[in-house]
Amino acid sequence: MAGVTSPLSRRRFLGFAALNSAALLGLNTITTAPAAAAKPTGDVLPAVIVGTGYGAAVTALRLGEAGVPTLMLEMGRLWDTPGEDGNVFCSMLRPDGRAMWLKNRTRAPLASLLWMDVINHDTERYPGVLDRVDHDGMSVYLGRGVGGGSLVNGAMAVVPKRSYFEEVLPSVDPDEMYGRYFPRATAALGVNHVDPEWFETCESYQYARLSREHAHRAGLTTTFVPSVYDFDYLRREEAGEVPRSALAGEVIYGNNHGKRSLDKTYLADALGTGNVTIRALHEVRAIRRDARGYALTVHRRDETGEVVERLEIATERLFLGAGSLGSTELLLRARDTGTLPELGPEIGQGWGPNGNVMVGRANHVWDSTGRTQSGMPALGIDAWDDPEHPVFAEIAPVPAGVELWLSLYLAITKNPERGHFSYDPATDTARLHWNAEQGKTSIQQAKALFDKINRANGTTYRTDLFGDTRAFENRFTYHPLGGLVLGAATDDWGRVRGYPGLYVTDGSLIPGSTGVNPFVTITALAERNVERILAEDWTTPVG
Ligand code: FAE
Repeated sequence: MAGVTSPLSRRRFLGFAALNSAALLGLNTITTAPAAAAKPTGDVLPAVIVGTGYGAAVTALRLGEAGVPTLMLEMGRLWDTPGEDGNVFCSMLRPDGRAMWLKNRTRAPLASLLWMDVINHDTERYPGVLDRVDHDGMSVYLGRGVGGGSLVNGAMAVVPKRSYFEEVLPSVDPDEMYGRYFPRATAALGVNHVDPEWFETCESYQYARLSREHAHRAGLTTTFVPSVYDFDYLRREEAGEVPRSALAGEVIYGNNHGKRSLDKTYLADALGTGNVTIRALHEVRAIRRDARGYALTVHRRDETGEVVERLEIATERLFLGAGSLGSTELLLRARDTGTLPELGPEIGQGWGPNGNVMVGRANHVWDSTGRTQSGMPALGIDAWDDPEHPVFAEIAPVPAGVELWLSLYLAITKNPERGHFSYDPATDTARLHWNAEQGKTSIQQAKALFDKINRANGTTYRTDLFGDTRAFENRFTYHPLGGLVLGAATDDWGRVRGYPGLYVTDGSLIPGSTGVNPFVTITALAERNVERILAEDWTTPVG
């Protein structure tokens, strides 16, 4: 096979082999060194990572490269085994149990069409790939499985504006980030760009070209958005040369082809180092200090989602990569149940939904968006520098397979409001405190932008999409950020204050907002932090 002789691609090849053989054999343990992975309990492991999303995957690769034997614990499934229909994931048009995490019905962000409940479907309860966690006033969408959010997201790989990054994370050296870590992250994630010539003529992005025309008519600027979906694969989908994925209504319940999710990049490379093991369907429930480091209580689920075993795993160093909600909940629970009592009041603070607002516009009958829409966005409206109403709006697809005369957007707005979490002993969960009042600024900003577009084009809002008659939906987010903020709950490199050997490595470090879709920022920040931690915290040589 071409390229497998270079060290990196040989490593990735080994990682793929481990993922494939675990899938084939129906194993939850994924490793290239089965003997080393055989004993998860009893011994004190050098390093454990909770989760397998962006921050976790970066950390695993760099620890693995440094020779540190590392165990990753992921509560979701390994998504590599085809179901009865021959596909690993189900599509948005025909969802089944694979769609959602332990629910009896899908909960898609668009709740209705023409006020009719035709989008969501009853399904069997199963450990599916997308979760929606409901809090008062805010629902949070999350990926569950080996690869975390990378399995379900829209693949938009955007580097934030430097001036805004400096505002959000003032303690981080921007020269280092923009000179070293953002380039490192985008290369390792396999970010690519749409061919502008193909974009102008393809069917897949007719909907985006129409929204661009409408935005330009209002004097607004649009910009191409880089992606981790393989645009060459998309071109071949449209040409009928390969099986369809982005063109077959596959996005939020996973993509069967074309997506460079983390199991194809960072995680495969991490496994290929020979030092990393992943255990899927293992949920970390509790963390306590012990003489040798940290002891974890872990619940193992079977393929139906039932908890079938309770394990204790001990580790010298513990990295939390369970995402904004997951990592924050683990530390809040630990503080408030007294297992890590020295954790401070910063735990659970500084949370935000990245100013997310979804909005739809009704097009004129002569303005067709096309029946074939790429599920992977490639264009955004960039009004972030507007001094009064800063917005970056992704031009979102509605891959329904029929013409709906609908232009959809996910707007990212600049909202300084922050929520916080508290621990609820009755349910043993972290509850988010966020209310409708806090979301108002986001709606005002989005409304200013889309009013302009509607005025310039003689169009109106769609009020049939969100279950009632609202035009702006800001009661859900795809982009939960914060809860364990860098420089507050942790030091400037993600070390949890008061607990040596305990680290945070995911979106919970970022205080509520990035101004663009966040996974590149999470990845680059994790690259920066783990480099420092490896250089300073391992006093004896590792490996
Ligand atoms: P994340 O990727 O959420 O990974 C956390 C992992 O930890 C998950 O696999 C969990 O199952 C696991 N976990 C949680 N708790 C536990 C526990 N107690 N024990 C064991 N495992 C646990 O974390 N971002 C973009 O930049 N571009 C996009 O186009 C985009 N589109 C999106 C579309 C959707 C539908 C969604 C849901 C998100 C989207 N995002 C997008 C957001 C992006 O996926 C998200 O910011 C990152 O995935 C967050 O990365 P983390 O490393 O923080």
